[in-house]
Amino acid sequence: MTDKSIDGARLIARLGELGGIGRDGRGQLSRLAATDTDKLGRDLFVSWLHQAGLEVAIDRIGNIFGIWKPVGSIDDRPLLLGSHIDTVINAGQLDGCYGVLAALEVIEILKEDGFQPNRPIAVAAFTNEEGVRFAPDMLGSLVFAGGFRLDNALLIVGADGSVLGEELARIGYAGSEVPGFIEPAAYVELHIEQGPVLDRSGVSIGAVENLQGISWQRIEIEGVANHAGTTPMDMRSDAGYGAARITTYLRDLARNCEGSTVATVGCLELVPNAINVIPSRASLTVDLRSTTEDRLLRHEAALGAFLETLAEDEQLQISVERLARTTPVKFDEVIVKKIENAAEKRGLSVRRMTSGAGHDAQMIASIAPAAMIFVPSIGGISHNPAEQTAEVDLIRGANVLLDVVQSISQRHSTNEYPASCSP
Ligand code: HGY
Ligand code: MN
Ligand code: MN
Repeated sequence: MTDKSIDGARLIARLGELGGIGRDGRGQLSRLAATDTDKLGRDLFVSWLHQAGLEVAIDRIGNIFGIWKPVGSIDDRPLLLGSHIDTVINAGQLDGCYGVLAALEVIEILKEDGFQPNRPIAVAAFTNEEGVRFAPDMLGSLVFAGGFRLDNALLIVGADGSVLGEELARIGYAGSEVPGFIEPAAYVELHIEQGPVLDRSGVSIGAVENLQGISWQRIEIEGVANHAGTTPMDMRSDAGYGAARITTYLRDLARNCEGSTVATVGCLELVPNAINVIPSRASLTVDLRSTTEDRLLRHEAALGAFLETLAEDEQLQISVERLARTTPVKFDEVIVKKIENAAEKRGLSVRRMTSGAGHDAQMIASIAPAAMIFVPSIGGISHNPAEQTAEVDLIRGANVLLDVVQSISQRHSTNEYPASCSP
């Protein structure tokens, strides 16, 4: 095993360079999936893959892969690393990009150091992890893992009315490889925590052992537009009031679950959105997450019952569209243990934890042993331009990834790796 560390300056510089792509006149960063800014970020990442001497492959859902194929591999199933480089609106520059660029850094350092892995090592940048423009989120890794039909995914219509397949073709990332063209032997994703747990506890590394379930829905409410001044309160079918009731209901539901559930109404549109007109329509999204499947199912059922009563009481028509649904995921114990060992060997504090955010790892976990490494987010802030992680923590996380990668892919090791990954 090399006792090398990653080239921290190169990683930090690349994070800054990629983070500079997709900023608008106000300096806000948005690289939504398959947009022109996403293309620019993709082009830069691909240029770095070529510079590193990796084989570049793009699949038909636009997932980008940089593959290192050393001679004498025990088999052609790669150890897969990666994350995503698409962002939310007005984003920070670390979410996803950190995991992708740290993975590339690890491969470059190992190549430079003459390390000979027992199998190919690949880095992936998955399409549309955020799901802000096209739902569901984690779409590229979901299609890659066989959880969503490619032809249906390419026909998904975005929030802006665009069609994913057309957009991928337009930006030049409708690749030729069939999703799943490589079968990962294992998957490790490095990511910022995006929450407060590590920052509050002063721990440097998170060995992520599971990830909560996610339920995304869009709710459409039909009421009756009427005059704000002349319509008595008991004669109103107020879609705006319905949306407000749903928002407060979800908040109360989540707050009564001792931290095991979170609920968010992130998008809300009122029609006609005029100060003196009772809204005739409201469209809102619900993001509901919980650590256990039965609790998530119970919350979804409770919300459904609440909507029925609300519709009757307020003379509203309420319809629900499911946008995304994932069950909680348990990660691979062998890899989680390797993450803990790697952190401890470097003298870093480490703790096991659950991921509150969704990640590509939860999709890849359905086809290969997978786990995640977290580093602290200052103030627990993410999906916000104030998203930040201390450089020392970014480098620590990448070094832990370096050590885990070597541990999994070193030759002639007494690898206790599970059978699925042995030659
Ligand atoms: O929504 C999520 O948890 C992820 O950021 N896509
Ligand atoms: Mn992410
Ligand atoms: Mn995100």
